[in-house]
Amino acid sequence: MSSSASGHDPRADTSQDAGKRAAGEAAVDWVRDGARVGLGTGSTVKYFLLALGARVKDGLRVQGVPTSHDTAELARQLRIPLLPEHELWTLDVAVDGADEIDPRLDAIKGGGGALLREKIVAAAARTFIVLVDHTKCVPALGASMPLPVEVTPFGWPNTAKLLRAFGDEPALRTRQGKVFETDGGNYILDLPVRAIDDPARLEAQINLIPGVVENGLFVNRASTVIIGAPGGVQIKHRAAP
Ligand code: A5P
Repeated sequence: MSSSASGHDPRADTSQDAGKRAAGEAAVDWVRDGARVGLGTGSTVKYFLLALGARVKDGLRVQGVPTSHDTAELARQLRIPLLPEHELWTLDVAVDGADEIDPRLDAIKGGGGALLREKIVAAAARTFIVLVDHTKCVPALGASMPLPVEVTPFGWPNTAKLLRAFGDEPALRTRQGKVFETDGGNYILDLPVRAIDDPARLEAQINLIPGVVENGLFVNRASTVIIGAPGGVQIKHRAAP
């Protein structure tokens, strides 16, 4: 049986999984010895973490900042050293997934509910690399999924009412029949927005609503996007402003 260094059997991949794995494994080349690294969340980044863990086992020295409890747990299992949460970090690179990516390399994130920590970590990094499989590339953000908005539990229906100015009825995210809570103890409202014509404006406007903690638009943040497909990866860099 052929398998990768991570013990993963590539023959078990769907086409989407193969794309995620290709992107995740390619991203590890952006991590230099001694780097401080933001560690994203999700099924695509998992492949990056597995590849990074293999390099750490081989002697690469890194320190990571995880964007979720799940990622912290996997990083610990892989013996990737982590920086304390309550420290000022300057990160060389942050690597994360996305739910949608548009031709300008702007993204919607938060399908997994980790968007707040993800945005804090991305903002702390000199280079922010987004990993997606080929199915995540869209002509316009918001057309194929609602925008995740993290809100405080207190008064959330009022926050939802104010969000209606920007889309259809927001849905309170649930998981296994219970209200989904983020790692920070907040709720997620999934706001149907349709195709967004000005993502930068919408990102800023939504964050002005009382009760909104953060939203899943990541505009002008990714410097590089690695798009994985079964046949390999395509790498896109943000054009200079
Ligand atoms: C987590 O909240 C998200 O932002 C993820 O990065 C995003 O949902 C992509 O996840 P997958 O790689 O699992 O598709």
